[in-house]
Amino acid sequence: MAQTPQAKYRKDYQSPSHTITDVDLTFELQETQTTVTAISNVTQLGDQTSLKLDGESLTLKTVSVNGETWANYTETEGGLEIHALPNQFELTIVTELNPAENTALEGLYLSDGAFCTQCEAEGFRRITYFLDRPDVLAKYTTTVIADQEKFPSLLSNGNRIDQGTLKGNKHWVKWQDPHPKPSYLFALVAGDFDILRDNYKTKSGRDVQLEIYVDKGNLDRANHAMVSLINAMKWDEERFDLEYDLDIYMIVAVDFFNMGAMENKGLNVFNSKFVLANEKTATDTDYLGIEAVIGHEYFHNWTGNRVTCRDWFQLSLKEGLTVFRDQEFSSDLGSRAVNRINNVRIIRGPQFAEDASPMSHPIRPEKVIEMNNFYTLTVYEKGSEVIRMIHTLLGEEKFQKGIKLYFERHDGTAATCEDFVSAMEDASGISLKHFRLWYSQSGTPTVEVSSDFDESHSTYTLKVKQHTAPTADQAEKQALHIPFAVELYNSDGTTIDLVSNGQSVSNVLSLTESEQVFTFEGVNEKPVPSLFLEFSAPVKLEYDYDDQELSFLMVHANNEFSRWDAGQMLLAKHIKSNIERVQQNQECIVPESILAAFKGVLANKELDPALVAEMMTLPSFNEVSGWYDLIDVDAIDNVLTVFKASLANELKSELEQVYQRLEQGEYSLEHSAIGQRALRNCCLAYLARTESGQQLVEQQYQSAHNMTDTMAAMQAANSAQLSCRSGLMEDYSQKWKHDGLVMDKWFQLQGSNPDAGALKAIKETMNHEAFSMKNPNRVRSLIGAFMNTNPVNFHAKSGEGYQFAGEILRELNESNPQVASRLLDPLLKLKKYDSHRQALIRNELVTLKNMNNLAKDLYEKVTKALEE
Ligand code: B3K
Ligand code: ZN
Repeated sequence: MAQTPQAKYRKDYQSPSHTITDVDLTFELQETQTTVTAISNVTQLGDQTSLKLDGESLTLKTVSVNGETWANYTETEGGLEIHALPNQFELTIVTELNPAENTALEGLYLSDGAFCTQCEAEGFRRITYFLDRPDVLAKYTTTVIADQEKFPSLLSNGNRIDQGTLKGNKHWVKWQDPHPKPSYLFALVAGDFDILRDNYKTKSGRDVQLEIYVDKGNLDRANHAMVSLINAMKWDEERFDLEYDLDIYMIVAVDFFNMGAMENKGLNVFNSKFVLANEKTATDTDYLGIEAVIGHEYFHNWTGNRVTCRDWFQLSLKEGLTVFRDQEFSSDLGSRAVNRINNVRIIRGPQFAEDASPMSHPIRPEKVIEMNNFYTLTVYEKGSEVIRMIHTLLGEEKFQKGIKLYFERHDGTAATCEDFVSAMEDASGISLKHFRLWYSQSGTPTVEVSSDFDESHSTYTLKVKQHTAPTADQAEKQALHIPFAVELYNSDGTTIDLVSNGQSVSNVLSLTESEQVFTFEGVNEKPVPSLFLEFSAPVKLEYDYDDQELSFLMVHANNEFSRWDAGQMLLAKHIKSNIERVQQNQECIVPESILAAFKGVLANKELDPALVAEMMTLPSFNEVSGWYDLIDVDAIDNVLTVFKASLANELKSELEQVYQRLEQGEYSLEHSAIGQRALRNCCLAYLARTESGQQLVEQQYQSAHNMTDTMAAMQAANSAQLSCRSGLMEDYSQKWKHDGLVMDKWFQLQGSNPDAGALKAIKETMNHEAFSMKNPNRVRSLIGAFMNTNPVNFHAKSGEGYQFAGEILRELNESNPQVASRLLDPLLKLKKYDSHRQALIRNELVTLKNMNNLAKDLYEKVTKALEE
């Protein structure tokens, strides 16, 4: 590596030396040589007369100040330093870029021939030299010039204010964004698209044009995105009293994109995965994902764009809050319980794992080398849990008052997490003094609960201890303020009102100390407690339930989430004990209590099928891994496989009945229809492991008239390793080989193929005509699936899985470090494997570390993993 990358610390924040109030940008677009002219109005804020601008991979052409050529500047490693400047001036900088060579997909690049940009977090500095930091807010005017035939659509932020043609078949469009914004929200797109148009009238009467730009020929896949956008606009008005603030809202779908989507002001750029869908090409999960991401980016218009972040350490200010908002949107539109279950699965699985890894960090990180490495599950998902806890502590009404005050105070500015918490506190009158620790403390708390029923005094006591284990980034931990929502059940299924010291108390208890005791009066029989209702805090619960209590809660808990959670605890208990058995060379046995409980769930026609599907779904390999300090790959895999097969064979007739009963005609996106398909396909996944499985799976594949059912059949064949698998895979590939996005589902199945020879097949798959190492979606589908969802092959003792990952990472280090860095994550957890595997992984990490052009994205993670 040329120079050791330097870390930045949150505590070192300094306000900018200058600010830029207005920017006028002109882009002369050409694939290999684009010229950018940036004219900025700059004002000095302190006493520094030198201006340090950020810049990367740029060719500088000219610098002028107030119209005069300015020679007094130095080009530095990370930018440009201009000296001896007046207090206030107009700065003109001309740079040149090569979008065609930009495979990192940051800054201005080409996606399938269309120009597009990605500037968050620090990509604008690859477009021009600038104060590329979120606390410099400017008004942008952007002129885009390009060939008229190749690029009929020329887009940027704000409103289209002028346009014209030029000689040489060129045309131009001028855009003006009236809202001051940080550079990371800048966007430009130029291409030849089909456009889906609609409009929306806001509640105060503003007419908004809605436009979705998709690749030619994809118009029939854009409807759901449009419906989702309109739903999001309406929902934000109703639930948060927030309206859209421009006359046009554009979404562009591109195939080459590093993440899901980007909330650029008025011009969202989306990974086509989160826009394009019709019933033939997309599954129900895809549809729901589109709704969530369209909502998420739209909601950023207020939480992120109108109020942005002072510095990148505050990222959770916009991301945690916006994830909370998109989760609420999906829950209000669909099933709250199913949404909550899926969000909790992410926290308990990959987020807990991240918090236990060398990359552990608080939701507001303290130290960063490469900002792109901190768009994490911790900042996003745990960040959202922190907002949700505030919501739980305040209640909806006070929470909304807090939101209102937050916008009154900070609209149009760059704020901090502290600003948000203060607004919540001031508006509600509820102290969050202790609660703030969630922003600075990393790691997952464990809450250990024990109970005692005193019959003679009719009291019931919960003793609670909380403890957070040290993490890689932080040795000392303190007790947190944890909202602990509980319910106590009588044997007839009714709940007991909580009374303490003669007073009725809220069912949300506040844990604030490392040990606390709560005693409730008037309890006449030993109750069954339901703890951390709706997962009221992102913690690990330890309570010694017996099977009967859990089976009771699965049936009697008021809340659907609690029922599911009880089922998960019952499974966890027996998965753990069987892992121990297997480790002692004993047989894995699924106990009667589980079979009976799940039989009951399947037979219960009162339950929402979507919930039954969730209840029937075992924790994933990765979630189970998270329960252990040392992961026994084979034992976990073995136990999960036996559980699936035993449930399938023991519940065969119930599964078949449900499968037959839920057969559907027309495809509909009604939530009830989605739930029925989910349950039916869950049954299919089990039935695939029975004698009649093969026939059923083939039949479903042949008769399926939507992608959800097609994929369910293929998934079932893949994970149960049916002999029909290869035939189905071949058929699908023949049908879809021209369409990368649809092929991603196929690549995922190749990547997660549990067959012992899978790695060889995966390597061959890389030659498939639809595969490209340059496309992040393809890489994540095939190689990401291999590294994250194919434990037995990836962790093969031979080390070939790790070697393959190493080769891929070395290649991506050069072409696309952001994608490489994401892909690297499973290797960071080397400490969780036996010494043999650890040594093999370490080898790959050391090879990476020794590369002389290692990107800082990878450098940051690899060094942390090797230091630990
Ligand atoms: N804000 C973007 C993510 C940018 C990631 C930069 N590496 C999308 C989102 O969270 O809405
Ligand atoms: Zn976001």
